[in-house]
Amino acid sequence: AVVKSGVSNYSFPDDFIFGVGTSAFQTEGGWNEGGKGESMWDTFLHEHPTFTVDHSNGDVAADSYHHYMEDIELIKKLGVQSYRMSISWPRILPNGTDNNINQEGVKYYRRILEELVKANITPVVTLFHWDMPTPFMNLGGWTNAKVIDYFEDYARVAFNLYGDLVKMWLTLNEPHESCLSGYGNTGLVPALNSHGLGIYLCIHNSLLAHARVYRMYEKEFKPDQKGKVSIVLESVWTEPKDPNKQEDVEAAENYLQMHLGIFAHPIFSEEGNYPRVVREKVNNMSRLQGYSRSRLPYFTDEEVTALRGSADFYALNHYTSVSVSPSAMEFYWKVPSYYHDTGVRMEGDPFWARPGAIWQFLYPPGFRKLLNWLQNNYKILKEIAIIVAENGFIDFGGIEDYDRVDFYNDYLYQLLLAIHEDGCNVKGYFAWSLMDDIEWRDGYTHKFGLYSVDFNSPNRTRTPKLSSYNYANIVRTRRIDFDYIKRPEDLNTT
Ligand code: GBH
Repeated sequence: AVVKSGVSNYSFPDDFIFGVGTSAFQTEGGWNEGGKGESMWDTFLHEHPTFTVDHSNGDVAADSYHHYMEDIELIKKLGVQSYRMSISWPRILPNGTDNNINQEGVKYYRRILEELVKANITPVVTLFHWDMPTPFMNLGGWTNAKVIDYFEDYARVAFNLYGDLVKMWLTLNEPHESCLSGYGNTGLVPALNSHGLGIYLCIHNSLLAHARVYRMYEKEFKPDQKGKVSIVLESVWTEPKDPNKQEDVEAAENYLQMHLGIFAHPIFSEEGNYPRVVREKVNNMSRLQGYSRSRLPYFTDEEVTALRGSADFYALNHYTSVSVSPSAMEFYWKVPSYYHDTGVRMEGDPFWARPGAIWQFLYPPGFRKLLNWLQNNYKILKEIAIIVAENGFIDFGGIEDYDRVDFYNDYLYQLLLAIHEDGCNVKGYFAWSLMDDIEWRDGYTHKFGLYSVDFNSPNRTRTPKLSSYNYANIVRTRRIDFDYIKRPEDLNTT
C-alpha cells in the first residue's frame, strides 16, 4: 500500500547511509585548466558540436572546478552522511598513463576529499564515470583489452594518492549503459556503433578491468587502507507485459539477465561467469548469423575466479521500469545486435507516468521488486549490503519541483518496504543528483538536481529546489513525511 499522507510508519535504520552524487565530467568543467588532459567527452564534443541535443559541451558545466567549496556547503545543508563523486582520469593523468602525474589535479581532489572528511561526510569515489582519456578512445576504448592495464595503473595512482581518505571505491559506473550506448550504438561517446560486437568486447573488458583493480586493491592496499571496492551496476526493473502469460514472464526474466545478470552473475553469483541464458542467446544468434565464434567472448578459468566475489558491496543504480514481452524475429535479424540477441520487446506501461525524458517511466514498486530480485538471486547479498548508488528524477527545470519530491517519497518508501517487510539488506541510498549537470547527450535540457544551476550565469548560481528540503527532512527524521511538500515557504528558509 502506498501511503500518500502523514509520516511513514517505517523509518530508516540508524546505520543506513544517506548520500548524494555527481560525476566529474557532468559538473566540473575546467576542461583544460590546471594541467588537465582531454577526456574523450571533451574531444568528441569539440569535434562534433551537434552531438548533444542543445549543441552544448562540458567545458564549463556547473563549474565545480571553481565552485567546489560552495558545493560542499550544499552537501552539508542536506545533512547527508556521504557524497559520491568521481575522479576525472585525465585530470590526474593528462595522457591517461602514469608517466605524467598532474600535481594540480592531484591537489584539487585532495582538497575536496579533505573538506568532506573534515565535515564528517564519507566520500565514495568512482574511478571511471565515462570520461576516458582521449588517447585511449583513439585506441578503441574498452574494446581494446590493453586499456585494462592502463586503467589498473591509474587506479593504483588514485589508491596511493587518496586511499588514506577514501574507504569506499567504485571502479566503473554503469558499464551496461556505457557499453550499449557508447560502443553498441551512438547514444554516448565514443559512439562506436558496433552493434552486437563492440558492445560485448566493451562488456567483457569492463568486467575484466573491474576484477583487475579489485584484486590489485585487495593485494596491495586493503591490508593497510581497509577500504571497500565495488562496481556500479545500473538496472531497469522488467515487468512482464501480461503477468498471466508464461512467455512474457520468461522474457522479463531473460531480459533482466541480459541487462543486469551479464554483469552481476560473474561477480555476485556462486558459480560465476556469464548467466547461462545470456551465453545461449548470444551464441545461438551468432551461429544463426554465420559467425564461427560467439560475439560474446569467453573468460578463462582464472578470469572467472578473479571476477567471482570481486565486490565488497553491491552498488545499484535504478531509474525506470520497462514492460517486456517476446519480440517477433525481426526481418533484419541478420544484423548483429544486442537487441536481437535479447529477443524481447520493451515498452512503457500505459499506467506508468513519464514526466521527463522519453526513457523514464515511474513505477516505484519496480524498485522494491528489483531489490528483492537481487536479494533472491545472489545469496552473497545476505553478507554484503546493497547500496543504491543512484536514483533520481528527470524534469525540465524549475525550483518548485513537486514531482521530484513525490518521486523521492515514493521510491524511498518502496525502499523502506524492501528493508522492513522483505528483509532486503540495503544499507545506503544516494540521490542523483546534487545539482543540475550536463546530462551527456541530453546536454543541459534535462535536470536531475536537488539544487538548480543557472547555466546562463557566469557564476553558475546554485539555488535549492523544494526537493532538497524534503530530502534533508528525510535524512534528518529518517522517515518520509508525505505532507512535507505542502510547505512552499520552505523555499525561503535556508
Ligand atoms: C545514469 O545512467 C548515469 O550514471 C548518470 O551519469 C546520469 O546523469 C544519470 O543516469 C541520469 O541520466 O533512451 O536513448 O535516451 C542512467 C541510465 C540513462 C539508461 C538514460 C538509459 C536512456 C537512453 N540511463 N538512458 S535513451
